[in-house]
Amino acid sequence: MLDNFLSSIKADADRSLLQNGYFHLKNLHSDFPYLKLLESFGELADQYGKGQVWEVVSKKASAEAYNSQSVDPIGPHTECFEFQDEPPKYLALWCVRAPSCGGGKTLLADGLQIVSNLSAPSQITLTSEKLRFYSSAKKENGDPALEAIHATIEPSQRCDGERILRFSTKYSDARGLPWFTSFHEAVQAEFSKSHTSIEWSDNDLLIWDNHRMLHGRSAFEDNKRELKRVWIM
Ligand SMILES: O=C(O)CCC(=O)C(=O)O
Ligand SMILES: [Fe+2]
Repeated sequence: MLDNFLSSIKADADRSLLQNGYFHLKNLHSDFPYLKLLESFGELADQYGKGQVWEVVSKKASAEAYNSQSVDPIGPHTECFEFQDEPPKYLALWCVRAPSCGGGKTLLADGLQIVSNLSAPSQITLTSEKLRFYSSAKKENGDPALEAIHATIEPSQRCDGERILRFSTKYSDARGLPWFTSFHEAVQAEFSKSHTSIEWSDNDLLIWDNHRMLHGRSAFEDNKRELKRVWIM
């Protein structure tokens, strides 16, 4: 059960998620019960066999395997596009240490909105043409690298009447096909134009609808930047 304080935050978050696809809460206390609030949105999922809370920090050794753990820019994507199963409904990040270099912003744009502005034939293609999505990540240590075949837009099995967008700037096939190339160009252009930049302060919380929104990140130099991430089913 949530107390009154958390219940009112949850109600604000629900409204903002529906309206804008994300919710950004600033200036929380360092001992804010992040997990208690986030569990009220759904079940927290394990991330790559390493538990429910993932460290988004730059780690030289794993920069290749896990893009989030680098200082590199990350192009627009939805989380877990390469999973066979339904991707998490929500993603949440909270900021343990904000970067002091002016970079390292998390970028968000409404992917399903971008798609809805495409031509009707393009939208049909996105629901019918299957793509191979892949990455170097593994579900658990020792498993093969993840990959799955999906249409870019599929109906959700878990959330009635909802559609799921899957998108990866780097890790999906069919590059040669003209529809795929122009779709990717359109999304990148629109993402660059219309994204919201989240500038982090310590103890900020960000949660977004991963079935709807695209997220990315700008590059950064301050390698003390530290966020925590959860996947909510
Ligand atoms: O570092 C960020 O701002 C987000 C990185 C990312 O794509 C993720 O954690 O899923
Ligand atoms: Fe991501």
